[in-house]
Amino acid sequence: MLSKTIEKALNNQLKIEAYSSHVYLAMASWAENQGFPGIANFLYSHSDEERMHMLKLVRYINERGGSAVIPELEKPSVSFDGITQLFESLLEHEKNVTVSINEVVHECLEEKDYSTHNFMQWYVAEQLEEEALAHDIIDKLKLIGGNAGGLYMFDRDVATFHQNIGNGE
Ligand code: OFO
Repeated sequence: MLSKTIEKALNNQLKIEAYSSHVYLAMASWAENQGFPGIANFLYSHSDEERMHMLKLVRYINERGGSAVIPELEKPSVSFDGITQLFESLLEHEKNVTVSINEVVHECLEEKDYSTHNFMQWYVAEQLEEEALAHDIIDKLKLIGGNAGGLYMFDRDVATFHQNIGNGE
């Protein structure tokens, strides 16, 4: 049975994962309308993955005798100065998610909830991969600069970068 403290922390994380899915959905739609189908697909998949991160929490909270709360979500940003700025904002978002995951892990230790601590390790590993991938993408975009041909190739190849992200198993 989850303690009230851990139930609350997990529900908060559930909301953050749901919001992440929402943020990446908005980014995907923006990229699609800017004429970047590859980047849009990458972001639509990323949005789906975040939904799966949320769902994993819903199931875990309920299985452990808590009540998962399906949250109301704020409207995310819908416009960006360009592709590089979009990925910088994605990285910033992920860094905040990491801080929040670390906070949940910390609370698990305080509450001596080692099962949830163990469950959360999957998220810890996932964040490492996601932040590394976002850094990698930003480095590539900086190399490309505003070069139209480079951006065209980036858009074509970005799908292969996504295979580096954990697939949520
Ligand atoms: Fe990348 O946010 Fe989920 O874990």
